[in-house]
Amino acid sequence: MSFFRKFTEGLAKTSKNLRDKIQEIFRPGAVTEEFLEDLEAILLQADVGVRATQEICESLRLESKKRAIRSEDELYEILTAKVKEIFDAIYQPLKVSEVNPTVYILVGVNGSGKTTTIAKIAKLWIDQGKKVIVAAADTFRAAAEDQLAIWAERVGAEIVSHQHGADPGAVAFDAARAALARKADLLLVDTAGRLHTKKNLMEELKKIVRVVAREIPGAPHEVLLVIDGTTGQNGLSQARVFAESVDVTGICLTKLDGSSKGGIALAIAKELRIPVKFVGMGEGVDDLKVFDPEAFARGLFSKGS
Ligand SMILES: Nc1nc2c(ncn2[C@@H]2O[C@H](COP(=O)(O)OP(=O)(O)OP(=O)(O)O)[C@@H](O)[C@H]2O)c(=O)[nH]1
Ligand SMILES: [Mg+2]
Repeated sequence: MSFFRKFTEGLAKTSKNLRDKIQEIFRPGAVTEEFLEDLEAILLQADVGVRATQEICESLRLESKKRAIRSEDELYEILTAKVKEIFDAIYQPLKVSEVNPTVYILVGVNGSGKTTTIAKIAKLWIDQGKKVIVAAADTFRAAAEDQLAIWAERVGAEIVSHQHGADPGAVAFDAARAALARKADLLLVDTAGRLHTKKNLMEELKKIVRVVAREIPGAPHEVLLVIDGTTGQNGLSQARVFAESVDVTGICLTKLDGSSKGGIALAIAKELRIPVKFVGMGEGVDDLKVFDPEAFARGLFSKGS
């Protein structure tokens, strides 16, 4: 499947939602104030957020003064270009260390998709012939190690784990040592889901980051906050609190396939100013893509397949 096609499919619910509504209000040649107001409401409903919505509508207003927008396709072209521009403004490619191992720590609230996303990232690397170790630093939830072990076996990653209830910092320590000793290309650290409001759990997270940083120079190369794309504005407030405790370098936006509100990626870009690095668009192990501004922008307004 082509790269763009995956985004088109993964964002199908959102693009259908947007296109169905826009079709109802669009009249060729007439980007009126009324149209812009309606468009604003449509974008806000798709979780695009106030700032990005205003920026998109303003640029459309300016563009329509320069030329008539004769068809819906022309309108989508303009919207796609603007959305891409918003993503481009804060885009940062995924950080990969020149010296092995590269280390990513995944954090986020319960059920956001951390463990599954770890398996998917591992698969992306392993498919390129790389060696991946996963660390089961979620020692909090009873079946967490087992769940990660099953995924690790399925995708061909090695796993470092301790017993249930062990110190997650100690798991991170062992995993960092193992990654160095076994010359892994990538170390992925799974962490327990936590309410972002629980102070002690946030301290635990800081410790995991510290341990990894001490053992491996330059690590962690990414601290990825996993946000369930269906949780809307709540996802944004989670992100703010996490970012106060740890230096979140990127977002993994999951479950976009189940959401008609994929516009949340724009709210994240505009309001959090943290780049999205991965997007999850399905439960399968291949349903994760490295974020791409153009592919995402096109997917948001594409006709579907
Ligand atoms: N449809 C869909 N489901 C997803 C996606 N990513 C994760 N899920 C599902 O979300 C559920 C929770 O995923 P986990 O990976 O266990 O989430 P977690 O953050 O590790 O959860 P805790 O360890 O309990 O905090 C699972 O049923 C996954 O299959 C996605 O991109 N699309
Ligand atoms: Mg988990």
